[in-house]
Amino acid sequence: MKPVMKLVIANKNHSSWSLRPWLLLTEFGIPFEEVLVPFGQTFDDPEWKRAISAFTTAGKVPALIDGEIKVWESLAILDHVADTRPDLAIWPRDPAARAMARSISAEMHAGFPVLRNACPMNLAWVHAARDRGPKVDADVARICAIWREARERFGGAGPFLFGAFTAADAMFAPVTARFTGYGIAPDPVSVAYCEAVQATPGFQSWRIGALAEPWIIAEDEAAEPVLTDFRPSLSRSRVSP
Ligand SMILES: N[C@@H](CCC(=O)N[C@@H](CS)C(=O)NCC(=O)O)C(=O)O
Repeated sequence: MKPVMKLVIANKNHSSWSLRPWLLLTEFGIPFEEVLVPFGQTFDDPEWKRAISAFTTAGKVPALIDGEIKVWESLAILDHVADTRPDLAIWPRDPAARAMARSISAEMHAGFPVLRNACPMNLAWVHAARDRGPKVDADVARICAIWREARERFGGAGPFLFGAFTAADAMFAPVTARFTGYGIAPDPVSVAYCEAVQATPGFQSWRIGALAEPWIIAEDEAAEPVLTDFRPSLSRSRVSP
C-alpha cells in the first residue's frame, strides 16, 4: 500500500505558506502525516535550515513528500494534491471558474508583498486598524476586488470564492488571517469571506495548534499596539496599547 503523504511545515502561528496545503488536505479529508519543524529564533536559523534540508532542497516550507515524489512551493503542492485526487473538486470543475481560481491563486502566490511584509501572520495577536500607507491599501483593494468578483460570478450558494471550498480558498486563507489580525475590514464581502474561511474546521484546528505553540519569532512580530493577545504568557516583545 502507498504510504500516507507527509506534509512538512513550520510554526502554525507564523508559517502562512504552510497553512495553505495543510488546510486543503484537512478540509478535503485527505489523510496525511504532519511533520512540524519549528523555526529557531529567526527564520534563517542554520539549525532549522539543516533540519529542513532533509526534506527539501528548497530549504523552505511547506514541502510535500508523496512516496518517491517531492513537491515544494505551496501552489505546486495544491496542484499535486489535485492531480492525485481527480475524484475531488479541489479546483472548481466549471472551466470559467477554474480559470479564475487558477489565475487568482497564481496572483496570490506571486503577489502582495507589501501587505505581507507590513502585516505578518501571527494568529496570537489582533492589532488595531490604522493607516498602513497607500501601497498596503492598494494590495488590500486588489484582494477585495478579486474576492468580490469571484463571489459575484461563482459564489452561488456557498460562502467561499467559488461556492464550495477549493484550492483558491486555501491560497487566500493566510490573507484572511492578516485582515483579521490587523483590523482590515474594508467591505462586507471581505468580512464575510474572512469569517467563512476562519470558521472551517480545518482553520479552527490549525489555530488551536498555533495558540498552543511555545515559540516566539521576534522578527515576525509587528511592533504595533496589540488589542487582543491570545498567548499572553508568551508574547514578550509586544508594544502595549
Ligand atoms: N513561495 C514559497 C514560500 C515558502 C516560504 O517562504 N516559506 C517560509 C515559511 S512561511 C520559509 O520557509 N522561510 C524560511 C526561510 O526563508 O529560510 C511557497 O509558496 O511555498
